[in-house]
Amino acid sequence: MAQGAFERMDNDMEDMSYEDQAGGNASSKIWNKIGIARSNKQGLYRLATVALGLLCLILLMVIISRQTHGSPAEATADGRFEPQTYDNLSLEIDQLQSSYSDLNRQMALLISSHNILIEEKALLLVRYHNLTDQKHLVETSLHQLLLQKAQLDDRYNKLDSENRQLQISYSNLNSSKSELQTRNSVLTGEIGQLQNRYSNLTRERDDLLKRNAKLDSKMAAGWIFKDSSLYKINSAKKSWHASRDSCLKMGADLVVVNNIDEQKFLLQYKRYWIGLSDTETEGVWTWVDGTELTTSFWRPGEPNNAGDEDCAEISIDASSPSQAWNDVPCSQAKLYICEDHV
Ligand SMILES: [Ca+2]
Ligand SMILES: [Ca+2]
Ligand SMILES: [Ca+2]
Repeated sequence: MAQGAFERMDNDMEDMSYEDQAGGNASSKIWNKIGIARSNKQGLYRLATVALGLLCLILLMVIISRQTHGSPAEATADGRFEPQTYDNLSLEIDQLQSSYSDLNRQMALLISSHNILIEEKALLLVRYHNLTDQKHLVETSLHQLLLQKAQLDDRYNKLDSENRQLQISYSNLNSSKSELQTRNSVLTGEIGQLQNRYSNLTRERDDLLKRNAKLDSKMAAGWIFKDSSLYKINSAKKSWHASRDSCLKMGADLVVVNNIDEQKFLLQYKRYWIGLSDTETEGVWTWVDGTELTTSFWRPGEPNNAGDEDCAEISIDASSPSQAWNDVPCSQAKLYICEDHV
């Protein structure tokens, strides 16, 4: 019975060792547990060996004692055993029974320890398999994480490259923006100048259109255009003041002779009123536009104010542009020349 139990225990331990080897990389904790089991197994072997040795020694002593002192079970001639021999046999039997009982108890302890070890082994195997499954899961997760990391690294490198390109593009765009802002400022200044020039040209155009319209209208009414002035040579005779009123009604005034060239043109219109008088202060001749006389073209001896002469005409006796004017009474009826400007 004891030998069979030892054989089963030994087989179980060998199975455990074989499965552990087939399992490859078992955890260190599992191997530690198995090491404890091996240590317990070796202790039980030693204990059983000592017990068997003691038993053999006792049996050997019994055999030697019988050969030396004769068979204790042999009866005397009258069929009775010697009391001393009987007592020795009883003592030996008791010792053998006691040793046998001890061996049985030790065997029971060994079997109990063996069962405990088997249970612990089963638990360790379950834990080993769980740990193996967890290891596979962790390895799978690690592999997936490594793949994700490789993908993220690749994505990061692409983004980093794109970022550098964007930074270069941004720098170029910033430079272009500065150039465009400078150009925009220059263009804005040029636009302002062009707008001012356009406004001036628009005003000049409108003014020219007005002057052109006025010129067309006056020339259609018989006015003569010369050197930016329009002249109306009137055929009706009127006093100097009536003549001026007539010119004012036409948006003009009596002619003002500004220079010798104008006088040369007007020399052909003799006995016509011009816009010159000294009605306000005798001897102080002023033009109808309010300016004082500075350049004069009087005939010799004129103005003589003979008979309260306060208004000027182009004399019938005008011989040259520089000697053309005469003062006469303003009430006389004469032809008159109106002047307008375009
Ligand atoms: Ca004039
Ligand atoms: Ca006068
Ligand atoms: Ca005179």
